Amino acid sequence: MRQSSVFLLLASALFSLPALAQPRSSQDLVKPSAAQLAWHDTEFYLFFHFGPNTFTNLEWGHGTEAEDLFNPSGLDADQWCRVAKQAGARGVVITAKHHDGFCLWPSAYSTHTVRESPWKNGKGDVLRELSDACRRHGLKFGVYLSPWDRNHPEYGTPTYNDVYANTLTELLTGYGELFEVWWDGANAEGPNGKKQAYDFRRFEKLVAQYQPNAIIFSDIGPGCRWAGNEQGTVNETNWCTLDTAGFGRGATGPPADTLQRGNANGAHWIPAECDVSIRPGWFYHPEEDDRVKTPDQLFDIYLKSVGRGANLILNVPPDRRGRIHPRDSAALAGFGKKIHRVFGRNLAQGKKIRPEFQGSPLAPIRFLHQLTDNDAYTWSETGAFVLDLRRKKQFNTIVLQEYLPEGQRVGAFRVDVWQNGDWREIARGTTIGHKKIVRFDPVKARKIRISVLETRAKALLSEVQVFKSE
Ligand code: FUL
Repeated sequence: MRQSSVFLLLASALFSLPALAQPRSSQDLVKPSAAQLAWHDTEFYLFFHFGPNTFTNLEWGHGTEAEDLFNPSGLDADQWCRVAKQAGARGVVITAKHHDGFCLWPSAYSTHTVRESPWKNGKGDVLRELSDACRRHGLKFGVYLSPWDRNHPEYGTPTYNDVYANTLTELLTGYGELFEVWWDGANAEGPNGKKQAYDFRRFEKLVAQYQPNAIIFSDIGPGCRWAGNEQGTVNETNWCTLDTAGFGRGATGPPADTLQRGNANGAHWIPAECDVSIRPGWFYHPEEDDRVKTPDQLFDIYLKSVGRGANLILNVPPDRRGRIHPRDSAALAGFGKKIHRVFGRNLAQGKKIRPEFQGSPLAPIRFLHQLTDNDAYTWSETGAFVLDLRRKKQFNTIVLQEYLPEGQRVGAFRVDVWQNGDWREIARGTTIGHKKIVRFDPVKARKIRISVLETRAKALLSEVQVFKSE
């Protein structure tokens, strides 16, 4: 054995990383499905709340609204998609049916739909227009279909499960590929004073049958989970795994704090999705035109959702014309520009990395360059490593990504920079997951050291990126 190998072995024994609680073997780790991995990459998408509430100025319609009310004067789904693209969104989800029961498509299982409205003489279909526009603009398409229905006469009886299954099937089979199906947790008695016992197992099977790549959102997934608030943020510590035993949807869901963090050793891969509206309400209200979130507020939300390993679904409600209001589109364009400015030039791309002798140093020597290849599908085993920017540069943002096909592993890390002959700690974090955006006061340095401090199995990272301050 060569002397250097003996040294490496010794070093790895001395500095081996503390592992988090069980499980230790990577075989035991819960891993995402291929569809969930694609969902993680979708990262940020828009939510459209649109329907009778847009015209009545309500948030929760009663289900008794006349169909005549629904009559957008200039619906333009291409404009919605242009706004989404400008903001950097990769998909959209629309309220096909909200709690008032009105269907934005001419469902065969309801008489409370666009078909009964004056819009396009009852020949319109909002889902058709939007799904077609999404394909033209390269956006993924998803649907919200409220289980709670304040209109349907069968609500509260077993027959309503047939109605829901049939309307869901119309959506799953009629509008091309869906990337997400959204089940909100709100629920109450129906028009007949009865509460519904939902057959969610049946609905899940339909999604699996017709749209195997669609991710189901709810308090307990199974595809992804609510993040436990409607502010669009998740906890700094965010595990993609969750224990669902004993929990249901809505009022019987896991506690908000658990949804915010996940469970470190949870039994199922159910990552967090953060929902928030660009305005105070989910639906369009003219009196909220001057309460649209600013690009900086949206950026802060992005850092606390996508930057903490979650996905972000940002609601932008179309107005009574059926268009995105200029205030909202201006804010989104500003947000998109900001993302571009901050993440436009990765100072780490193609730069050299060397391992620090912590953890297992042998594998990283071969593959560490894959952390700076700008490709999140290549990866390296990592303990601690030093990134050399070649020259002193000023920066205030570091992005780390974990290689998720092998599960989520890292529970803590630290960032140091080499200054005046010594390492200086500039940031510390907990979980990484799909993406961690680390922000700190601007520093000027040539060498950056990232150290994994806690991990459930060998740490596997796929990217490390560095960005200069604005
Ligand atoms: C909730 C609903 O009650 C709200 O109206 C909104 O749709 C929000 C996204 O989900 O459960």
